[in-house]
Amino acid sequence: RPRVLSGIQPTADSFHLGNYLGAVRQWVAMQETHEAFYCVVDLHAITVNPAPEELRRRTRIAAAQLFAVGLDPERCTVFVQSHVREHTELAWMLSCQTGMGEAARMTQFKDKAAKYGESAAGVGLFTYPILMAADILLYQADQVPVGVDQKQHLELTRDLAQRFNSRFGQTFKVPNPYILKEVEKITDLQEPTAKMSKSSSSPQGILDVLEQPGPLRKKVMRAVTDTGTEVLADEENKPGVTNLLRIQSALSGTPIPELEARYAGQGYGTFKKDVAELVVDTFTPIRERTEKLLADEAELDKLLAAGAERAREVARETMAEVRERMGFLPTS
Ligand code: AQP
Repeated sequence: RPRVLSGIQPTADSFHLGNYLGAVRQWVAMQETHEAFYCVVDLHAITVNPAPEELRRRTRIAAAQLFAVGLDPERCTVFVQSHVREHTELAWMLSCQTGMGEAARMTQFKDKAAKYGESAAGVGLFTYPILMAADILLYQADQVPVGVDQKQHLELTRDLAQRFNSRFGQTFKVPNPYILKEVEKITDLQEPTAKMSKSSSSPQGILDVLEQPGPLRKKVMRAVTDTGTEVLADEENKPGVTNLLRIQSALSGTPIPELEARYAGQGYGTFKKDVAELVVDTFTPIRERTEKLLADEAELDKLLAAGAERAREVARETMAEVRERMGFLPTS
């Protein structure tokens, strides 16, 4: 079975629809076809300096949500990144293989640095993609299901794997991104050309998986569309409508042209109502399962400990080879 690895940051009190459609939903499908490793990347989350209580709470929420969407500990390995020390160890080794200019080209860093101010942005934010490369390469992943915002980081990961292999001998699989075109970038409901994002979207622009039906419906109904009335996919002129069509199509499995035909001549009202109901119907069972899982922290922590145990086995094997190849002396 090919291997798959992906991660999600515990940087909010819930995943949003973009995380769900762009990434996590594919994770669920891939646990059936791949040997799958999925992690809550808490070490990535500290690049924005959360309070300790917040990090603890969000890490558990993220993990509970992963189980709640359907990841099954019998079929895949779900773990917390910081529980497997090899991630930071390999990140250091890879950072010594990365050029400053190469790292400085990463657009996500540039965007975030612009947001926080160049001097306030920490070194961790700068080296974030190298830690991400370590996450992936440790598990010898063949595929990495992500949204399009992570494509550049995946390219860096591939470059680092190839560079390491040619310098020290074949060690790492060179991974491929797995990006589903139709859902690669779910956009902000209020700013339909910008990505829906945990940290940059306004509360009105984002649909959180753990949100109650009332606010979810309200936000979809108030989503920015345009002054026209036609429900048509047109990225350029109707980005808001196009985003909602993509969401409806992904959640219902109905192709966009069929949806366009269904709403012909009806205006936006019925269309938005249907999208809202689909979102509520998808999120409600996930929220209920997440709440149940969070009610028993000891059991949740036990599931994560078992996941870390399995992940560690693979990570240790890769690290032993990396150390050997780079010339580190063996430990006793
Ligand atoms: N809007 C999106 N559309 C499609 N996919 C998306 N992803 C994120 N936003 C969208 C994908 O979700 C996975 C997990 O994301 P992450 O936790 O690593 O954070 P991110 O990519 O940085 O997303 P956010 O929501 O903007 O988080 P913050 O604000 O914390 O940085 C990834 O596979 C991502 O591609």
